[in-house]
Amino acid sequence: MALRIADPDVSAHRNNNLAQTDPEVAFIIRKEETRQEQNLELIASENITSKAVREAVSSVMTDKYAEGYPGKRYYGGCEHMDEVETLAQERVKALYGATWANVQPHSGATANMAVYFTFLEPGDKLMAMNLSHGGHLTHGSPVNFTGKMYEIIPYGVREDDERIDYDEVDRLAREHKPKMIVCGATSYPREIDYARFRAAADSVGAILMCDMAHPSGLIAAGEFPNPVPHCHVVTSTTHKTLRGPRGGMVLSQDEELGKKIDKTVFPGIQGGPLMHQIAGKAVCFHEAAQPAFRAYQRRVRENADALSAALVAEGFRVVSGGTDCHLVLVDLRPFGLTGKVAEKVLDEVGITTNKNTIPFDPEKPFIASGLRLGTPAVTTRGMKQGEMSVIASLIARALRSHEDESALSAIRKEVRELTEQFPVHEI
Ligand code: DSN
Repeated sequence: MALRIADPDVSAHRNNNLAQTDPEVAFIIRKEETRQEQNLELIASENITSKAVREAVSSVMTDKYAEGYPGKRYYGGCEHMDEVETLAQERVKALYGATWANVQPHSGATANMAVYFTFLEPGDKLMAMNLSHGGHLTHGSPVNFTGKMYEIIPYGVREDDERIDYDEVDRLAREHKPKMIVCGATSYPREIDYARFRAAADSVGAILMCDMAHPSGLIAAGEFPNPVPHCHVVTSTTHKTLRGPRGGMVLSQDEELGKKIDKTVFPGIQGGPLMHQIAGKAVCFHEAAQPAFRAYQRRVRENADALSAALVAEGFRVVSGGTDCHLVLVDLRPFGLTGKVAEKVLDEVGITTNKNTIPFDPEKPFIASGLRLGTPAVTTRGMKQGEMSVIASLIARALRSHEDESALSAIRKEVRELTEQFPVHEI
């Protein structure tokens, strides 16, 4: 691989415990630090946590078993676990206007599983967004437990404007009478009309769940509509736009529903909560309540808007004509490339993205006609609209010269020069 990142220097870390105890793992982590420093991270679901969050997740909180909930544990010595979990619950409720929160799910997938297992029986009808139109694996993929356990009723976007077809949502709800409707997506760049979904759910007595994992940081900052007042239950991860540690959570304004979900999370599907991650979530919720976080999320959105406009100027087609959030879905067909090829070429020049299907994609998901790009991580590094134009130009040049090794080397150098101006480890 001609364009590989040079091996990092671990000598700066030789005094830390990890480097002394296990130099092999220390070296791998150092290489990952270097990759993050030198590359442009445009994966829409990734971000860069603060040192405060990372200190919490690497703390002694990882040592403790705390099965149960604050005040009702199955182990002694949980007084500080109770304190930190209660703090996380109170902070996240205040952030989103919820009256109940469960911060124990290990991931977004288990948060969704907890809600499904609470309200659905195998064979029940679950209506959710078509995966190739932006829905998530846990919204009914045939290879996921949801697709195997439930009868999935997929809804999608209109072909002409690539926005959710709410008339179809109403029609499918009336026709199939699902027990649950899921709104929220992983690669849908537009606002979601939660009130319209709630009306469809109410018309057939369905539970409405929103999976807000992608825009949850924007929502906390008031930069994207909040689903909590409209939905029976809302799930999220904590590590995407929200910029916290890897993990999940569930929120509601209905405490009775919440109590049922608590029982599904523990003892239903999880054992001991990851208390170090919960400590990190508490820190993340504190950070998300600060004015600086609101300013950050505004820049995330402005940057996505600028990136989208600059990509269009470079000749790309952007799905739905733009974005309302942190992500841009690019149709590569005008460039005659698949997502699979584009992702690989961009990886070679140090631009990290993921291939993604676009609505009505003629390609299979592993090939895909699109690329999903997001601005959370580059915005955390301090990049602004000017840098988004530079990034769009680097992407376009790399894809146009994807068979020209020397052109790609030159672009790799430019990516390195750009990233050097925005150090990750100053954060
Ligand atoms: N895999 C995540 C994403 O990239 O959107 C969703 O879980």
